Amino acid sequence: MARQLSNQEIAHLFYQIAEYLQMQEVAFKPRAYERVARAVETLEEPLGVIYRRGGRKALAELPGVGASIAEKLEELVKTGRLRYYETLKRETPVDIEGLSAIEGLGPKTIKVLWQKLRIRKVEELERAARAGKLRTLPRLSAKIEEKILKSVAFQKQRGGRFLIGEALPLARRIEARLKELPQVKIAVVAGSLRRRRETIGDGDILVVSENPDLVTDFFLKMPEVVHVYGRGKTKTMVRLRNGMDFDFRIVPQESFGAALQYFTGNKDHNVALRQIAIKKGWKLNEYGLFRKRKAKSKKRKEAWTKFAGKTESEIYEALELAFIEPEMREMTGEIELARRRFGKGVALPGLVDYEDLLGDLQVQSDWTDGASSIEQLARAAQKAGLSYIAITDHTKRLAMTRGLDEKRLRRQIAEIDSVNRKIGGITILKGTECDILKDGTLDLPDRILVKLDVVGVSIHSFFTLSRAEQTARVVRAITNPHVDILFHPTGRLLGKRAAIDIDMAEIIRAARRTGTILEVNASPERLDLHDVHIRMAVEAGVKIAIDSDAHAATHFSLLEYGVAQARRGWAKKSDVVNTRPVSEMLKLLKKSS
Ligand code: DGT
Ligand code: CA
Ligand code: CA
Ligand code: ZN
Repeated sequence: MARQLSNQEIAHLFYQIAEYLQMQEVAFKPRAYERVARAVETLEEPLGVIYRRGGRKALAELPGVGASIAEKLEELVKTGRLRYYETLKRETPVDIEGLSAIEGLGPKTIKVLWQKLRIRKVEELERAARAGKLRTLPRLSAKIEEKILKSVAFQKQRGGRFLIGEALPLARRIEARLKELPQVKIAVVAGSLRRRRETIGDGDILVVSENPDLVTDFFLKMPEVVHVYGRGKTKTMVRLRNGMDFDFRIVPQESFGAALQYFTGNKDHNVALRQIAIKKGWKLNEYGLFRKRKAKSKKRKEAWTKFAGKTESEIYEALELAFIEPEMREMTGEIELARRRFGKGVALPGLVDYEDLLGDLQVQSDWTDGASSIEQLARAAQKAGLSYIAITDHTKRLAMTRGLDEKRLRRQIAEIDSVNRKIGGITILKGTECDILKDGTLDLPDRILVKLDVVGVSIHSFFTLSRAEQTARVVRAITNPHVDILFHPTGRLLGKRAAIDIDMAEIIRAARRTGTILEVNASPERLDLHDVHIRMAVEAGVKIAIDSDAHAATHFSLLEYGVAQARRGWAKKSDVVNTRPVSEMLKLLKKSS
């Protein structure tokens, strides 16, 4: 039987096809493949399951999928291969994913690099750029050569970490599979995954089982495992097919809490806990919390007894600390706050919860570069438990997305009215992701902005302005009385593009002064605002909005990463505007106040 590809792998393949087609300068088709890739990567079920249940027809019902793509998906699910892709790959055998992850390198340039210099992969690109061989080629210049070297260096410094959007679903699949084994009592994700860091070095999974050998065998036989670094009685380390390493530990039931605490980290947080234990004359490790026992016989002086370790909370409790949520365990002041028993200090904030969001204020439809219609988005959002969404398509300056001008936006407003009449149970708000121009003015005139419920603004150009210019530009934009939210405030793309140089303290002051909301964009490659900035904003009393930035009806599941990021920034439910019902949320926007 063919190996079952994961949704992630199928999406990767489709992204590559889109790049190949762009290389060949085919019109429209690349976008179609990209849209499908976007939709597939966030499906809740494996494509294979959907296919087995509903056949090719079920595939054709996915967002953006037409007859010809449904056929290709079917081939992939049935055979684990796609001849169409293999042909494209044969014609231009380059590492298209690796190369196109370099900022400044588009498919057409990659084609030139292949044709003129036979460059297949990033290392060859770097060598050629170092030797100054790129600048003379068509589509390239000394400036682009320099930009390429910068981006290569940026990627190296990232050091092979994985986005949480890829790592967490993978870890959860493994966790779920382990839980199905009757021999497994507990299987749980630990490490940076449990703390929901933006990027993950390696995965850590803890298992409680009475039959460690059998569970280890099962783990090693998983289809994703491509290399085994070591197998021990309690610890096994492997590499998976996507290049990610996983540590897998089997721990005794009675030490589970101590092990979970220890392997969740982070390291500095653990060291601090251990020091608290030592001060009390105790010992804390991954097996439990121990205190010295009065030696009964003179021979056995050093006798330790365990008095906590079955659960995590009993460890925090014994150390006279309030329970600290994993997302806060980064040694940035959480321990001081948790010393509740001493009655000093403030209590830990009650963090916004994963169930708290009622709406989503940044959603792109097929009017621009999204894969789904407004109606599909609304129905999917409703299914995801939301009671309102704002449609916020791009504006005209982003020509490649077919950004809306005033005229098309007016038509979209009418369309939203009609969809709202058609479907109940969810409110579709009218919005925009209006481009901030170089000087801080906006891509649409005020007379159309006043017609909208939610005005978001964001930067998609001139990323390299000086700090002073960039800050003034954004301050000017959010000072516009119609602007409600600053979308993805720093513009970074994780592992690909650095944040713009901006004075965030100044932006936060301006947001507070003007009543502007700052976005926590949940898209795993953005996660923007960053956690430190969320904390600054929240402390300053600035409200945040957690948005999916959905580009397909399947993307509302991404909101989870935004909530995680907000929790890492210590945000409470009351700090997040879209935890409120729509009428209350609207009152927090500028024009109603
Ligand atoms: P990563 O994998 O780089 O994204 O980050 P983590 O936090 O998952 O780090 P990892 O996988 O090296 O270790 C998992 C946890 O194990 C870590 O968060 C804390 C704990 N740990 C690892 N090494 C040490 C250590 O030397 N001392 C203490 N106290 N804890 C450690
Ligand atoms: Ca780890
Ligand atoms: Ca590890
Ligand atoms: Zn977009």
